[in-house]
Amino acid sequence: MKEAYIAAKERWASKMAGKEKPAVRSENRLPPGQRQVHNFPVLDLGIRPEIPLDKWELKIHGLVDNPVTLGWKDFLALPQFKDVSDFHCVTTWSQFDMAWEGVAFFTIADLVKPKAKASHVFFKSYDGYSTNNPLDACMDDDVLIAHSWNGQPLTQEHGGPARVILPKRYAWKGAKFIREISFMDRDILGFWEVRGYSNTADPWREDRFA
Ligand SMILES: Nc1nc2c(c(=O)[nH]1)N[C@H]1C(S)=C(S)[C@@H](COP(=O)(O)O)O[C@H]1N2
Ligand SMILES: [Mo]
Repeated sequence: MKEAYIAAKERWASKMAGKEKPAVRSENRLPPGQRQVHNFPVLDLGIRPEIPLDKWELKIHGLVDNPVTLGWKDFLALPQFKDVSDFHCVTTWSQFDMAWEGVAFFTIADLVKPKAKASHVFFKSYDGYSTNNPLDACMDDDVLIAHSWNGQPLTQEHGGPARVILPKRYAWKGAKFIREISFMDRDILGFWEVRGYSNTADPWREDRFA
C-alpha cells in the first residue's frame, strides 16, 4: 500500500510540474456494461443549491492535525491542478476525456495532515447528499476537488461551485456541491450506499449494487 501511495504521489507530482506526457489510454477504456456518450447528463436529487461564492465554505476536519475551513479565495489560492480523466455513471453512461481543474486531493491532505489512524473519508454536500470512500482511493493522482470543467467554471447543475472527482469509481462516489470533508477511522455509508449501491463502486468489476 505504501508503494502504491508513493507511485501515485510521483505521478501527481509530475502532473503538477506540467511534465506529464499526454495520457496513453488503453484501447479498452469502456468498463463492462457501459456505453459512451458525448453529452454530459445531469444526475442529482432534484436540488441544485445556489451557493454564492462569498458564502461558500469547505470545511475539512476530523482525524487531521490541521483542520481548516476554506473560503472561495482560500480554495483558489491553493496550488491548482489540471487533469483529464474518464467519467463512469452507474446508470451505464461513460464520458471520456473530461478535463478538470481544481485542487488535488493530495494538496488537501498535505494541508490538513491526516492522522495515522485516518482510514476513510466522508463527503457532505450542500444539497444534503453524502458519500464515503477509503482514504487510499482518495490518495490517487487523478482525484481532485474541481471548480472547472473543459475550461469553464462548473455550472450549478454539474455541482458548482466545486465537486469531487474520483475517476476510478462510479461517479456517485464524487460529491457535487461539496461542503465538508471528514477524515475518519471507520467507514460510514453515504446517501446511495445506504440505499443499496455498492460501497466499492469499481466500474471495472461492475460493483454497481451491494
Ligand atoms: N451533491 C451531489 N453529488 C452527486 C449527486 C447528487 O445528487 N448530489 N449525484 C451523483 C451521481 S449519481 C452522479 S452520476 C454524478 C453526476 O454528475 P453530473 O450531474 O455532473 O453528471 O454526481 C454524483 N454526485
Ligand atoms: Mo450516477
